Amino acid sequence: MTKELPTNFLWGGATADFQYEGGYDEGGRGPSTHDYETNGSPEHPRHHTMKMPDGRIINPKSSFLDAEDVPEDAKPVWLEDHYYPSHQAVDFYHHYKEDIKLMAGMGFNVYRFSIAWSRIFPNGEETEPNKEGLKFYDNVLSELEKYHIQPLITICHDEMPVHLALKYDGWNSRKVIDFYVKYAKTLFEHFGNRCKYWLTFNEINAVRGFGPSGVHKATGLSRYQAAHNMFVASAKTVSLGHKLMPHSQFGTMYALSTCYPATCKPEDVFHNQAELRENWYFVDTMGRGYYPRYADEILQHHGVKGLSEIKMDPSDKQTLKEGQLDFIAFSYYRSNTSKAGDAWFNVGGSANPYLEKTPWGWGLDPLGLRYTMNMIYDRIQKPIFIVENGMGAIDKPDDKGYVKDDYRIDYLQKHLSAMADAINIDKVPCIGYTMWAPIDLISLSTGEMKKRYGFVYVDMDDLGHGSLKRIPKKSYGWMKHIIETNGKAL
Ligand code: BGP
Repeated sequence: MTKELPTNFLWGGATADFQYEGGYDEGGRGPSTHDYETNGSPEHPRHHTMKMPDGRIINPKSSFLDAEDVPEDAKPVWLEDHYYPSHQAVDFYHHYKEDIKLMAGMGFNVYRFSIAWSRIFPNGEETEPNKEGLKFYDNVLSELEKYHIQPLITICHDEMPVHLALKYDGWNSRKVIDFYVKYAKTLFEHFGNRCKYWLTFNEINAVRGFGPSGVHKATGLSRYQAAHNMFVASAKTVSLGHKLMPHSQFGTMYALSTCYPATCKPEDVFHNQAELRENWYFVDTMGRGYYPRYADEILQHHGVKGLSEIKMDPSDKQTLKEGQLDFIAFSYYRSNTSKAGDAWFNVGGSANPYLEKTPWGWGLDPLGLRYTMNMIYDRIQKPIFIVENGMGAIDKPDDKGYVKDDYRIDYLQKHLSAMADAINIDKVPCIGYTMWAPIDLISLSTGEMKKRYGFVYVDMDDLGHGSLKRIPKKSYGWMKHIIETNGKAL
C-alpha cells in the first residue's frame, strides 16, 4: 500500500515558548510559572525546592507547581544565581527569521508554536494587552506567511503568568477561567484572520498526575477541580472562537502514549481498561461535550468521591456541550504497560520485553501510533492531528557540528509509515503531523539540552553555554525528501 498522503496533508514541526523562545525579560514579558525551574544538571537537579517571590516554598516537580512532592530532606533555597532554562532557551526570540527559514527549507506547510501568556498579559490581570508581546507574534506570523507556512497556535502550553498561580492557586480557581478567556479573545481579535487551527491547551490530561495547572497544593480534588475549570475555559474559548472566526478549527492536545496490559491475565487487562480511561476522561469530556459515565470511577482513583465533589456552575453543562472540540490533537512518543496493582498514571509503565528503548527508557513503538490513531477515531468521530512525535536522543556532532542521526531517521521513518497506514489503510482522517521539535530545544522532563529532538542542531549545552549556531543534521535532508514526495518515499 502506498505511503503517499492526501494532497492537503499538513507537514511541520512543533515547539513550546518556554523551551524554545527565551527573551524571558524582554518585550514586556511577565514572569511565567516555567521561569522558576532550574536546569537538570547533576549539581542542580531539576526537581529542586525553591522559594517563590511571595516567600512560599515549592517544588516544581517536572514543570509544575506542586508542593506535595517536596522531599522531606529538601533544603529550601532561592536559586537566583542558577541557570533557568526558560530564560534563554535557544533564543527563538532573536533567531525566529533564521529558524523559520530552516523550517521552510524542509518544505513545512504548518508550524505549531505556543504563545507565552505572560508576553500578552504579563501578570494575567491587566485589562490591556502588552503591545510588544503582540508585535513579536505578529512578526513570527509575517515570517511564516512569507513561506506559505500556516500556524497552529497553542494558546496555553503548560504555563501561566506566575502571578495567577500565586494569587489564585492557578486553575484551582474559577477566576482564572475569565483571565484565560480574555487572553484568548485578545489573540482571536489580533491574529484571528491569520490562523485557522488552534489548540486551547497542551497535554491537558497531564493535570491528573503532574499537570500544568499552576495549583500550589495539588491533591486529587484540586487537580480535578483544575481540570474542570480548564474544560470550561476551553469550551468557552471554542465557542467564542467559532463566533469571531467562523472558519476556525479547535482542538486540545492530549498526551496519548498508549498503554497495553502487561499480560493477558484478566486482572491486568481489566486494570488496563481503567488506566486507559484515565486519559479518555479528558478526551471524552471535551470531544463529546459531557462527562463520561465512568467519571466517578476515575475520580475515586484519586480520592475524590465523584463529580458531586467538583464545584460546578449550573451553566457549565451547556457550556461544555456548546464548546466541543473540532478535532482531537495528541502527542505520541512511546507506549507503556500496566498491570493490576500498579499506581494510576503509571507513565513509566511496566517494562515491555518486545520494545527497544531510548536512553530515557521510552519504549519505541511505531505500531502503537497506528493503534492509538484508530482508538481515538473509533471513539470520537472527529479528525485527528498528530501534533507531537519525535525522538529524544544524545546527538554527537563531529568537529564541524554535523550530526549523523540515523537513529532519528529510523524512528521517524517507522512512525510516519505507521501513520500513513492508519490514514491510507484504516481510513483514519488525519489533518497533519508536526514533529517535536524541528530545532533542538530544552527538554520538558529533564530541563536539559542533551536530550535533543531536532532536525537542526543548536550549539548550546545544559548550562546555556554555546554559540546558539544552527546546523542541519542528516535527518533534515531526509525529512525534506519525505515532505517533497508527500510521504511516497517512506
Ligand atoms: C511533551 C510536551 C513537550 C515536549 C515533549 C517531549 O510532553 O508537550 O513540551 O517537551 O513532551 O518531552 P521531553 O522534552 O521531556 O523529552
